[in-house]
Amino acid sequence: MQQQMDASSRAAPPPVPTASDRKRQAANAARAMEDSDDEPEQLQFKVILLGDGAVGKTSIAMRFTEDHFAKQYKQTIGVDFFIKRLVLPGEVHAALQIWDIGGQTIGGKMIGNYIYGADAVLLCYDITNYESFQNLEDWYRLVQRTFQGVGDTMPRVTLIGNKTDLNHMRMVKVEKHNLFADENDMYSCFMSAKTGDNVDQCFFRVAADLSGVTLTKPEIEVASKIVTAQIVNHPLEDESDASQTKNHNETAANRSKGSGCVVQ
Ligand SMILES: Nc1nc2c(ncn2[C@@H]2O[C@H](COP(=O)(O)OP(=O)(O)O)[C@@H](O)[C@H]2O)c(=O)[nH]1
Ligand SMILES: [Mg+2]
Repeated sequence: MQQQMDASSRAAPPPVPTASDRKRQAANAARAMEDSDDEPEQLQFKVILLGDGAVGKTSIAMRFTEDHFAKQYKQTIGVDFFIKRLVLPGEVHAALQIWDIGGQTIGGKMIGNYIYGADAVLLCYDITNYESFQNLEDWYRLVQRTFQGVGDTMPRVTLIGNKTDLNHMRMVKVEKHNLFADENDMYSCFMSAKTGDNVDQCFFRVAADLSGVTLTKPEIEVASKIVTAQIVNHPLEDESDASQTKNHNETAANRSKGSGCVVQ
């Protein structure tokens, strides 16, 4: 199972490229591929899942990285990390470092540090819970404040309506969803972490966008293949946790399996 960490007991999060590093990374990767036959440089992006507790953030991360769904609700304490490697059209290798932040930490002191440096933000709500949609205004404002404060480029934001398998209990109209996304220049996406519907597609689109790869449907069907999924070995782990983390990594690596993505 994924590694859980208590936000309050940890120092700074691991260094990840900021939004402003993206262009340089993409240029370097392109140059590396042109200049040599070596393994292409891997782009790495920090992606954060934000939204109220119980909207399905952990389930989304687990569905995407491990193709697994747990019915029982287990509140995320602090932050969990997942990583997923993708090969995009044009043999562009990208790794998504996915940060799953407990919904209960919106007012917490650490939340700004977690959001800082994100290349993409996934604002998640539960389509059967109107309040979880309304509260995204606050989550979005928090993201804006974090990036305005440091004068860094805003991350690419995607609005995610989760639990589409419960469409018969929908409390948020599609029009409302679309309006919020349009008004704030967000990508928009509906998915079900439970069935897996549209999960890979959404992340794949985010990865392509961050990597500067333009997707066409046939290209994606042929070229998209997921290489590995593993839980990140956080460099700030203390010694006592290290052996446990190693076991986590090994288990996750054993569990990981390739799967294809198709964009609709
Ligand atoms: N029906 C349905 N339930 C879901 C879906 N995604 C998550 N859940 C359930 O919603 C609850 C909260 O999920 P969780 O991933 O822990 O939410 P988080 O607090 O946002 O991380 C759990 O009981 C999940 O099994 C979904 O797509 N469909
Ligand atoms: Mg969670």
